[in-house]
Amino acid sequence: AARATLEAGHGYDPDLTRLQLSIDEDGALVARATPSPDRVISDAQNRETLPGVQVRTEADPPAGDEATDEAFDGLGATFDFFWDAFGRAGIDAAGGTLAATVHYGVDYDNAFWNGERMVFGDGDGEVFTGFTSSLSVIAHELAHGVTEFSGGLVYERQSGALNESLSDVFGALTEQHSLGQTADEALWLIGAGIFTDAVQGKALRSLAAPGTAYDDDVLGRDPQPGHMRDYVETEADNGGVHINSGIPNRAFHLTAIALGGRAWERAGLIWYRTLTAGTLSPTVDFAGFARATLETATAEYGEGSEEVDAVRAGWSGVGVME
Ligand code: ASN
Ligand code: ZN
Repeated sequence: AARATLEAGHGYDPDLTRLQLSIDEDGALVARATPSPDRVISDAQNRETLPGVQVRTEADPPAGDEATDEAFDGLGATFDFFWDAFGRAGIDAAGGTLAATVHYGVDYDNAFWNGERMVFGDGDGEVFTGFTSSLSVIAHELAHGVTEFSGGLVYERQSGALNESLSDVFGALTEQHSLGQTADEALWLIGAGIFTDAVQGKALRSLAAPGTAYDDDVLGRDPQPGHMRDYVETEADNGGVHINSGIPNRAFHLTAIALGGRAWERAGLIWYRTLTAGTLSPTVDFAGFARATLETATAEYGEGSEEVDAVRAGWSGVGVME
């Protein structure tokens, strides 16, 4: 079997390395070493005890259980996205284990990152279907791990809303990457298909149009603002981390649409480099994060570049910058 040697410095297990062969424009054979994920899926068997019973690793064939196999495939697609887009090998950037638990609780209507693993409920079947059915949800949870590994953003108020927003941004980008979509082709939704047919709604959140993802008798209306003038002051939800995230989400969408093409290549790279530069304060607010993205764009693309203009226009479009 072929074994690829990776550039020094990546630090992941060579046994988990794939050699990808492709033909370039000139018809030449190109070999590329690509790391593989190390996924471990466990089953909580409808209890709320973690990690649960291990049901699938890289060595195993599909489990035949829908949630298990969806989680396994979704983590694989998310791993491939972070590698292709940013050269990052997984949550710890060193190819470490991606741990997930499925069938958490009974009719559990959520998914979360607990600091160590991603955890997915089955949904109650009335409002929500299973949380592994959406790649953007799986990637959202994995991205919480990336954020934590990058120094973290305190999970309350504006830094918490930025933490949430970064998970939505990378969640949406993972889905776009797996579908080969450009910014203008994409729907920019988180959790499309996660509601049952009984719910009036298309997804959990919309990055393009925060506040429009659902409007339902039981769930109410999507509470997300898309501009600072509508910022929600609340003690609920850690100071509205899943609500006010609509503002930075829309700033990213505006930036990505202005640049066009594949959103992860420029807009996504700027947001990713800003998160992982190691210079963000864990309590950074929207304005501080916005300035940091502008600095990243300037460092990457130069003063007066199209990218710098697009980033500034994105943040000013949501009232965070002049
Ligand atoms: N689905 C939510 C999230 O990942 C769960 C939570 O708020 N803990 O943000
Ligand atoms: Zn989240």
